[in-house]
Amino acid sequence: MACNASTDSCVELKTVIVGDSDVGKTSLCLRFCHGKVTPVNPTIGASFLQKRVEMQEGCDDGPRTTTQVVLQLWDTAGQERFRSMSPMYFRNAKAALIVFDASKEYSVQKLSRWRQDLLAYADQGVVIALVGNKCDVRTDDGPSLAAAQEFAESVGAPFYETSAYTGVGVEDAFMGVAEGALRLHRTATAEQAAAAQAERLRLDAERAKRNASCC
Ligand SMILES: Nc1nc2c(ncn2[C@@H]2O[C@H](COP(=O)(O)OP(=O)(O)OP(=O)(O)O)[C@@H](O)[C@H]2O)c(=O)[nH]1
Ligand SMILES: [Mg+2]
Repeated sequence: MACNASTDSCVELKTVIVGDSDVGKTSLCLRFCHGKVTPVNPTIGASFLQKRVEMQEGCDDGPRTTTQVVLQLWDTAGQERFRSMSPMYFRNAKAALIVFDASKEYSVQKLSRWRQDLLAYADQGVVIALVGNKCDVRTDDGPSLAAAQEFAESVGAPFYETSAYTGVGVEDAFMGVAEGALRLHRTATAEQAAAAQAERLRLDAERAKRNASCC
């Protein structure tokens, strides 16, 4: 399912799904990729899934193009004993979902710790979203999501409520980070092209100067 080398409008985006054990990371990936959830065991290390999606690029009043995006999903293990393996899976990730269980008491400090690890080891400028999963079993007297939402807002991360069981919010969360990451990918590519062009012009000017002074 990797991008075809002859198609220049295909982009691969590495996306990592992180968070404590049992919050539903694997179930979210299964819902997004296969449209259904099956019983799963705790993840060992990480598992890998891919999904090809189409995204529209361009501005509303200008021409729009369709880009094929291959989302390479690394569903990591939440158990503490696998934590030391995180840097290996985070490397070069362009997008990330930090998942927590919205039906139980959660710790903003832990969410912040996942974010710090992503900032340390993922791609510079990784697009991170916060995901409160299991909203199907949230009750009115359950924990408030205000603290998680405030944290997300304070660090400029989008916040999604999801249920891997019902599918609510799942597409929005994965496609939301993918869209953000694609935009950054385009900006970085344009900046690289501009830098390369500036370097070519500088070398041309130097060559012209040398030629002029040697005759
Ligand atoms: N009610 C409800 N249960 C869920 C949901 N998503 C996952 N679960 C259940 O929560 C448990 C843990 O789900 P997993 O997907 O294995 O969680 P995980 O985050 O991948 O766990 P690790 O692999 O150990 O890190 C399983 O019993 C799932 O069926 C959800 O949206 N709603
Ligand atoms: Mg898992």
